[in-house]
Amino acid sequence: MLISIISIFPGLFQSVFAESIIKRAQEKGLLEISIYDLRDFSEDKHRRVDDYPYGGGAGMVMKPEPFFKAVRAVRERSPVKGKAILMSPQGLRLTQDKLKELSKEKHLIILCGHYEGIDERVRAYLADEEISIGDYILTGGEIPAMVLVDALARLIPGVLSTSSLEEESFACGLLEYPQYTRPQEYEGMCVPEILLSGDHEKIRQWRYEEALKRTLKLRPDLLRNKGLAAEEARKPDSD
Ligand code: 9D3
Repeated sequence: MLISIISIFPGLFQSVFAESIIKRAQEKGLLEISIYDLRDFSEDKHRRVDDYPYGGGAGMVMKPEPFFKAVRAVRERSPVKGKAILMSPQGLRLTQDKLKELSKEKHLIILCGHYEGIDERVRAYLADEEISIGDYILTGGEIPAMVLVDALARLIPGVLSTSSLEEESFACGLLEYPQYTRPQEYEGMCVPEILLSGDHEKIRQWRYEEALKRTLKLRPDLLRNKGLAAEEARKPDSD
């Protein structure tokens, strides 16, 4: 997968993409990330990418031309037409389902905004999708872009080991079961006996029940939206 990122702070991405799983995905040739400086596509000599809002009001608005020129340049350089994704607080909330869908794309072009906002024509005529990472206000789209890339990278086939993917399908939308490592007792706090029993079927069952209990307590919304559809249907008088 090719991911092109367009931002006025290209330097922000260097350390995040140079470590750990994203680094390995790139080294294995499974993921290629290119960062572009939006200012390189500015049309004026001061490399300005924002201007005063039509109709007046406080603050600045990001100009359309640098975004259009940048996306055009990125697409000319790529054999496949990239899907342009605008990171924006107004976008649809990013979910694991959306990530699965996006992970099938060959080329994504991520646009990061800033300031008070972006000229509406970028949203209307350039972006194929608009994505938010949640209902809180950040200073820009760079951290959301990193979130998107990080979450996508681990879905690319070959990036994660098959065992971690198996674990995930076992969990099927539940929170994680409790995990322990040595020592068996630490300052009076003990590892549950069952994990020391060697009975793998019992352990598997225990983990599933713990994950279910924890999800019911902390995130009952996950049970309603996901795996328990069948369970709900089974009840004679649901809702
Ligand atoms: C003036 C109204 N603001 C919208 C609520 C404007 C605005 C605030 C913050 C415009 C951009 C930003 C910067 N944030 C992002 O670009 C952003 C974001 C976010 O703030 N929260 C969650 N997801 C995202 S994706 C991009």
